[in-house]
Amino acid sequence: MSIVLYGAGLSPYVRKVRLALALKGLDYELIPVIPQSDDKPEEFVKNSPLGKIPLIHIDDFYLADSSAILSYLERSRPDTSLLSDDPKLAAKAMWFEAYASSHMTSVIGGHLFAELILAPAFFNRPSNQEEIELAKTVEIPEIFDYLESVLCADYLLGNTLGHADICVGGSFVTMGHCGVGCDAAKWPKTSAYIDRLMSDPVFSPIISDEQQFLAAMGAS
Ligand SMILES: N[C@@H](CCC(=O)N[C@@H](CS)C(=O)NCC(=O)O)C(=O)O
Repeated sequence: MSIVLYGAGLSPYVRKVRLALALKGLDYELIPVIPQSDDKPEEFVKNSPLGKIPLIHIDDFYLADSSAILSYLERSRPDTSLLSDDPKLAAKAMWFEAYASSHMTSVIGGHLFAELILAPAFFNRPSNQEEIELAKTVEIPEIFDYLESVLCADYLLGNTLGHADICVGGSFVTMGHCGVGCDAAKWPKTSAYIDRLMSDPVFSPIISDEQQFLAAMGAS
């Protein structure tokens, strides 16, 4: 199976696909694509209908959208399943994916990371301090409150790292790039969960790659 992934590592959607590929033990080539750039590979422009990242090319098949890509990987590689056979647990994994890609990405990717790191380093404008403060003092603590109320094992849906964890954990990678942590005294289960994910051998090399990129851009 030849796999090429188009996208930028810092995108939470691209990160989700990289984590799924790594958990499934699938090698791939990452072709850097910044959606806003004028210099995108022709095959990306042709095959990503909305011009968004990620786009994946597997053998003769192009597919856009991280959720569609994870669904394809899951069905084509059921030997390394990231979803439970139990319909309720599989549906809950879909809920955590929706929660991460809508709410967590908006708070941690939009209000925190975009303002703290992207605005000065890439958008050439000052950070919006109000949004950063809102994320740090209200919105992220609310996310911790929610996760603390649902965590009852090592991972979100049991004792195996799966689909839900790569979706939710991806946002915590972004949070780590911003130097924001989770207070173990207030949220012991969530803090231990985040530490467990960030030190996981599937997460660690992806985090290091991203840290090196941010450092090279003078944005860390
Ligand atoms: N639903 C899509 C969202 C992908 C997405 O919004 N990617 C952003 C980068 S984080 C993008 O390509 N934005 C460029 C644009 O909206 O034109 C997915 O899950 O893959």
